[in-house]
Amino acid sequence: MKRRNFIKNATLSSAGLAIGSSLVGCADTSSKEKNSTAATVNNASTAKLPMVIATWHVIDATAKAMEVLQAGGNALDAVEQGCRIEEANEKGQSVGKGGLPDRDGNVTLDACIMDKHGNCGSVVYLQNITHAVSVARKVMEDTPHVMLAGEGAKQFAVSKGFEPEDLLTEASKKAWEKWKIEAQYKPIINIENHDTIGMLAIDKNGDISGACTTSGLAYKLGGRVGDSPIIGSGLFVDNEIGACVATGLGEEVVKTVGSFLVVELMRQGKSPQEACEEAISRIVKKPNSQFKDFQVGYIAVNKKGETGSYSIHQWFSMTKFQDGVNEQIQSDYFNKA
Ligand code: SD4
Repeated sequence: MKRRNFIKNATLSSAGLAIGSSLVGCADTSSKEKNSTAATVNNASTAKLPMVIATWHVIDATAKAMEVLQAGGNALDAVEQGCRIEEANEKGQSVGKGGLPDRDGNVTLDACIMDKHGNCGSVVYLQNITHAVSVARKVMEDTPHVMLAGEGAKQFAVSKGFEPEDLLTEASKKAWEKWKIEAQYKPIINIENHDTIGMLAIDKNGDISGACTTSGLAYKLGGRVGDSPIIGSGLFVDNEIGACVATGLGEEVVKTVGSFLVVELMRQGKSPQEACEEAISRIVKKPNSQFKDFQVGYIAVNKKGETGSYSIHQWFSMTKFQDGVNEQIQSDYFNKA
């Protein structure tokens, strides 16, 4: 499926917004994807290292990460380089350049990165800089801070040599203009959302790092920040245990501190698959959960290189590059009704 079709219906009560009107799933899913069965795809196996997994069908990004790992690079370099592929891909309207804008037409990016030592860096509401993940890494490595936001993040990036540029491509501008007509720019709107690239890698030394990058919900309120740059929500890495990254409606991930939860569940002995399932369960089992109207997906890896992925609705997938095979794997999901 196209990543940006992942969440099509989301109620953001706290923001006073109703976003989207139809459920997940899409017409252009290939028969290969449809024929994948969760039972076959989510069996954990002891991994050969190095390895990398990512949200969605991003084989070019995982290929780049694996290239770095095979050349002896560490997991941190691998996830940064892998995410940069999607950030530079103007056709993907979910991250970096070409990302769909907020309702005012501004492309605003969220990203974070976390290394084997538990160091992390993050940028929120970053504008005019394509490689948000690399700015996040600079925040981690060159400042005493964890997060930089907005204009400060941009100024920091420029001071580090990042070139400001217009991130709103013609295609995304057209999509936004079309949305404005249909939505009539009312507070309650129907929109099509799009999705995050999260990547987790284990290098030859067995060390884990992760990164996450997104332009967030399309046509969001100006200033809105999702889960993706929030350490513990969009991403968490514990080099002793494993790592997790999230995609989907960020508000729901933040409310359950999803990625940290998955890692802690693995610490308690759950497999990555079981941990992802439990974290989704925490969302859907809430009293009055509106889960039928939104999507969340997790991917996770443990120290042994076993992987898991799970989502609320069908058609979430992860890309896994391990032992010479770079493939898209369909995720199991909760809502089979
Ligand atoms: C957000 N989690 O900003 C991101 C968007 C996303 O699938 O992943 N969509 O809430």
